[in-house]
Amino acid sequence: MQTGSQKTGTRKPGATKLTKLTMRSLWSLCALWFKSSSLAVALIVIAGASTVRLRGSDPGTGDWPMWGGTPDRNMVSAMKGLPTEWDLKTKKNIKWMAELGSQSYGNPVVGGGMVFVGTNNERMRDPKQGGDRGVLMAFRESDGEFMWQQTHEKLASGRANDWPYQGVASSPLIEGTHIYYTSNRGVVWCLDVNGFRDGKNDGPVTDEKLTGQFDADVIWSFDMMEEVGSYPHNMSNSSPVVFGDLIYVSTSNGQDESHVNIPSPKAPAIIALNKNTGKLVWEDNSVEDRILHGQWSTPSVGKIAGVDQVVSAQGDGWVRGYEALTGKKLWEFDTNPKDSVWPKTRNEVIGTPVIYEDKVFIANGQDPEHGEGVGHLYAIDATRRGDITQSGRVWHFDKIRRSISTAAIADGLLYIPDFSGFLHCLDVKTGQEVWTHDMFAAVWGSALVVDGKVYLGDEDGDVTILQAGRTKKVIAEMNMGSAVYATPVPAHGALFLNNRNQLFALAANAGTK
Ligand SMILES: [Ca+2]
Ligand SMILES: [Ca+2]
Repeated sequence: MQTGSQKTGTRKPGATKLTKLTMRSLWSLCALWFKSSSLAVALIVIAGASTVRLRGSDPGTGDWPMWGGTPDRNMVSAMKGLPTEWDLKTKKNIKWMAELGSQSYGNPVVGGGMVFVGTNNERMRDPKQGGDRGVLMAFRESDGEFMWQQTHEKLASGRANDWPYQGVASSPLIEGTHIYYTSNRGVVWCLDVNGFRDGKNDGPVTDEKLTGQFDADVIWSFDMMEEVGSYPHNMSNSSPVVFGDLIYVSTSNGQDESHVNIPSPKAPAIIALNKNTGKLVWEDNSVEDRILHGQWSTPSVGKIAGVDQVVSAQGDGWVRGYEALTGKKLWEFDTNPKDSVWPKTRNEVIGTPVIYEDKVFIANGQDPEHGEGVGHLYAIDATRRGDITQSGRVWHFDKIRRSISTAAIADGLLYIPDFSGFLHCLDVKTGQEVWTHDMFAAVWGSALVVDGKVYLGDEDGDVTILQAGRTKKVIAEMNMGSAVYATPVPAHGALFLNNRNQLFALAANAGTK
């Protein structure tokens, strides 16, 4: 275990070797809870005599079926017994490891006995599908065996829409036997979790060219570039979220490579698709031609003061709330000071909104390629209507740096890292800072709060585990061998985490002692 002071940071603006952004899930990534207070009570009871009442966002099934675990995206789990130490060399607490491509910006999700993660094609598993591609890989949860994959050739338009070697950056959504995600080509896919291994080609799509046991069984697909005219800037990354029969995806519509033109100002920022048919149900383009850069935030869903809302952070730096079923816009909030100037002080939003107790928590920031800078974190009263930039501002925290991370909220505290490498712990009611921890490296992912601990990875490949609560205490730090852009997720007593090129299942009492 190394201490933070021994690490060398990579936090100089523009100094990152990272190719391009992403927002993985990181974008992705986050939390939710508040589905039903009775469930919360049950989870607290299950938590038993613990002195820390951890209200988990996960529904208690043991799966982690989407970015954030639940539609409110609050990255908090009531799970117990996860490992707090592991060692890649001795294999201590390493249940299994699977090889991914060379860059993996998708965050793992777990459901149906499978683990799914987005990556690129540098770990080619089928010579018939060679070259640079985005890849969704499926592994068996119990032992990490590779089950099947879907690959996507890069768009002919190149880096303008589909940056080389970035792969699939969406974190999938698993519901029952279906999995939903966005490919590097801006296509929303619905696949059969079990592929062709169930002996059936499930429809409506049944004309797949590849139908072997390692190939994907397509249910439907929706091409956002063809169907709604989106022009994704550099990459498509949205992680779908579900409400009833609808799934919601942001389009990544943005500028072209000139960083001046918006080729498709009439394309929506967010769309709702019928999850059974893939048909477009509603779309919204409140952003119009005011996109600062791209649109890489991913939407959240929650019941706010009795109204089911989908909340979406968009390319003009505003966050918007919609009636989930109809797409009727309910409110909008500007995350930038009026006197800010893009790209120096005005930011886009890449992190995911977290919905918690009728409020929305969101930080702004910029594409990692833009380096460090000032950021803003807000608590927004989402029961208000109209332009709520003033009326809905519960609190504003301006000591955060640019952030592409998503908040985790538990026991009255909010945890969120920034791209400069600081993990902030705030009082969720007041927005007052409780403590800050310096990771000494850029942070792309988000914090997971589970079993009284906070887990966070960084660009140096370190995963730091801190004690949750008002007193800062570092419990452990482990290095994963390459940059960790993802967020650890819990499922069935194991922790799933990918670095740039490998997927790990970590579990107490696994591997060599
Ligand atoms: Ca099938
Ligand atoms: Ca099929």
